[in-house]
Amino acid sequence: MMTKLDEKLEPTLDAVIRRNAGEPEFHQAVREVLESLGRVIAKNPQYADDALIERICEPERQIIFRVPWVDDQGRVQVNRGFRVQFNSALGPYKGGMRFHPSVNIGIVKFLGFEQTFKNALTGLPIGGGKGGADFNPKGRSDAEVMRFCQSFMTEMARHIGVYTDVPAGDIGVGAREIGFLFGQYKRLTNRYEAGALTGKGLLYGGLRARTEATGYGATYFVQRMLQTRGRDFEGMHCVVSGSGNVAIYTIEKILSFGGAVVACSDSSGYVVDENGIDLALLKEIKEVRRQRISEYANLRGKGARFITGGSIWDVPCDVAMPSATQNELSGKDAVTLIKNGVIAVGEGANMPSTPEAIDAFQSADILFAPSKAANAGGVATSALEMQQNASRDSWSFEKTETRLAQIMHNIHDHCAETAEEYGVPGDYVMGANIAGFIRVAEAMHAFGVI
Ligand code: NDP
Ligand code: 2IT
Repeated sequence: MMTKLDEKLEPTLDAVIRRNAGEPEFHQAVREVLESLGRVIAKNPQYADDALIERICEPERQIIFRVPWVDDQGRVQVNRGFRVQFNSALGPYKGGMRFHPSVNIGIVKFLGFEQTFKNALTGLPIGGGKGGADFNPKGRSDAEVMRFCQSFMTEMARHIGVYTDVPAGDIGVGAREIGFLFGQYKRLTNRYEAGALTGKGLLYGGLRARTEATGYGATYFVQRMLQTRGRDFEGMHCVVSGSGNVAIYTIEKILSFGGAVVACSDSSGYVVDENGIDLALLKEIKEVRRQRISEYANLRGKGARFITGGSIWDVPCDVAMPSATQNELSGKDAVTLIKNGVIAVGEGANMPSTPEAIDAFQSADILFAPSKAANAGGVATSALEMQQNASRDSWSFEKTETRLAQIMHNIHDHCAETAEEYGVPGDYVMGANIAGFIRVAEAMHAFGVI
């Protein structure tokens, strides 16, 4: 391990592990942040006063609820819903909702913890939260998804609101689900409170470019990072894992910057396309037909292959952008990528690289953009959607994209400058963790012990 936990912080991590038993993703996320804080408390010991770091590791509120609904066969199904309201020092809780069978309290807690620092990095007034359910939307009809969303919101509505907590999408939650959720929220509250959810459709308060924002933002971040070494995306071969919202708009922006994307994936396997991914075909299969990625290879024909087993990271590339899920890129994958000549890695998904993978990239001096900085464009644009709704306005695509590009450049530069200031130039992991932490810590310090 390149970064080590300061011994003063060991009891804090031990307490988190003890108190949150059986939640390895949450432990992983906390450990990484705490490993960055030794240098901060050495320089600013006041941040360790009043159990401030312990308080930051403890969610303000955790809500778990039953979600009963009736399937198309008339059978009653029961899922479990979650909302972790992690930290409201900088603004109302803000963060997505994930619908996936793997969702549990530990996953939601890790995501809410990461979200707190990510949101701080945007410089916008948003706290951190996350939610979701262990509901599997795959193979469910629109009517089933609607009934699930209505039941989920029937409980969630009492916990959210424009000044309290503002959910959005994540894995398995896109425009269709946000539509059902917002419709039910409006009905339950008898208020057209558009700013209580983001990622809405454009006809009912949604913001142009929010759909694209996470992928575009991650690509802007990597572009800026490449420029520090006199490079850019022009002519680069890229691999983008996943084929959902983040992956699709990462691919779109890479192509507009002159790069080529040679592989993408879903949970069933990956496709390699020697001629470069055909974005229109990918969108048709994933956004319109909701089919598997293997269908891409079937329809694309010559030059495209569908591969199951193995790893998408076996495909040689200059830039890798993991954009599917947590811990999808192992230490072994990192070694393969390095051997194949990767020069930059940008995390579109949340915590997609294992700690071993991050160590391998950093030891090999590969440019590495951690998720809480690189994928912050989605939530930053959600905060812009809240601004648009508060002003009862309708913004143009260009206005939002210009703000998004500025925000991503600012986050990049702020992380790079912070890393420099704390004696670890080029370490964006430390830079992001320290810069995000300081903003949250300063606000919490101002409030006293709460
Ligand atoms: P989508 O549901 O649109 O797409 C998810 C993609 O990842 C799909 O291709 C999916 O494959 C794949 N995937 C999901 N879970 C797994 C798994 N356990 N193993 C392998 N592949 C998997 O979600 P998003 O694109 O919105 O989210 C992707 C990542 O980006 C997540 O980590 C999310 O937290 C993060 N993120 C999303 C933001 C947003 O604005 N949407 C903002 C910032 C981060 P399959 O269809 O087969 O399940
Ligand atoms: O992980 C994330 O930043 C998101 N899923 C987006 C959150 C949001 O509120 O837009």
